[in-house]
Amino acid sequence: MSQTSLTRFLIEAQRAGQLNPELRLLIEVVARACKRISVAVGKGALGGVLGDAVAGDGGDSINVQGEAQKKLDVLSNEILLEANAWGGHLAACASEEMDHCQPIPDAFPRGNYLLVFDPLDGSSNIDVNVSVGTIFSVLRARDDGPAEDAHFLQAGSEQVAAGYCIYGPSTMLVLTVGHGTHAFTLDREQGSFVLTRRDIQVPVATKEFAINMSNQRHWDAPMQAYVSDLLAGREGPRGKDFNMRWVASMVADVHRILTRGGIFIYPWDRKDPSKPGKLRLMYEANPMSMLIEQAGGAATDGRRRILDIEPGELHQRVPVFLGSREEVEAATRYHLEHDARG
Ligand code: P6P
Repeated sequence: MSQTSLTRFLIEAQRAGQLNPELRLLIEVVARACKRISVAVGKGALGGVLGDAVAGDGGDSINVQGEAQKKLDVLSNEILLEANAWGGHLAACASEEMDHCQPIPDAFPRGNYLLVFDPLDGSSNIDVNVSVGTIFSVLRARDDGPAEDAHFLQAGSEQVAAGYCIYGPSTMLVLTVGHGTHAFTLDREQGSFVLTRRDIQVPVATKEFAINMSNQRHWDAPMQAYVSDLLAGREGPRGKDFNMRWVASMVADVHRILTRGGIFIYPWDRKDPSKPGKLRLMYEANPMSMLIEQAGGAATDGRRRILDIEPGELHQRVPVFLGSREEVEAATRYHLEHDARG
C-alpha cells in the first residue's frame, strides 16, 4: 500500500478545506527544521554539541527563564528561526529562548501567522541520551502592524495548528490542524515524514500517572489527596492499582500518553509560590493540550480547561493535568471539591 507523506497529507487536508496554502507551507518549513534538529541530536557526542552552552556560543549560558542552556538548545532555536527565515508566511516568532518575539524583517513579505515554540524541550536529558523534542504552536497574526509580544497573547483555543517532534529511537512528528491528531515517522532513507498513525485516540481511562514525586511535600491539599488515593491502589477509594512513569521530558511523557493513555501532571508547588507552575502556557501546555483534546483527551490546570486560559505574558507558567479524559476529570474534581469546601 502506498505511503502517505506529510506533504501529501497536508495537500489532502488543504483540498478538504482544513488549512490554507500559507499554513501548509509553514508546517512543512517547521517539519524541515525538525529534520535538521533530529540530525544534530542524533549525532550525540560525535556532533560536538552536547553539554552546556557557554556565553559567546551564540547565546548566554542562561536563558530568559533563568535555566542553564544546552548547546543544542541554542542550535535548535537558531535552526527554527533560520528555517522560518520569513518565507512569506510568518509575522513573527517567539521562543522559550527569546525574551521577546522576533517580527519578520521588513525585507520580507509579512505573513499571517505567529509561531511560538520550545526548540528543545527536556534538553536536560540530552546528555543522558533520553528522548527530547521540539514543541510548536501556530496562532493567527492579529493585524497588519509589526507583530509584538502582545499579539501572541491569545487563548490556546485560538491555535490553528500545534505539534511536536520527538527525537527518540525514531523521530516522529505529531500534528493537529484542528481535525484530529496524527503521527508521522521520519523515514531517514527517504528524508521524509510518513503518516504512521491517523486520528489518534487517547484511551478514556488509565492506570498510569506521570508526575515528579520528589515534589510531593510541596503540593497543596487536593494534590496530596489525589495522589495519595492513586498510591492506595485497589485497597483505596479508586479501587484499582496504578503504575507510574516520569521521563522528565514532556514530549516523551505526552507521546506515551497519546500512544497508550495515562495522565501527565505538573501541579503548582510551594517550592516557588510566586510561580503558578513550572511548565509554560504558550509553548508547552497549549500545544500539548490541543493535541490531547483533538485525540479525545482532556487538559486542565486542575480547575479550568487549559485552552480557555487568557495569557497575560509570553512566558507565563501554568499547572498542567492532561491525558485520559476520565482521569483528568477525576484529578480536577479533587481540586474543585476542595475549593467548594472552602
Ligand atoms: P522536573 C523539561 O525541563 C520540562 O520543562 C518538561 O519537559 C518536563 O516535563 C519537566 O520540565 C520536568 O521537570 O522538575 O521533573 O525536572
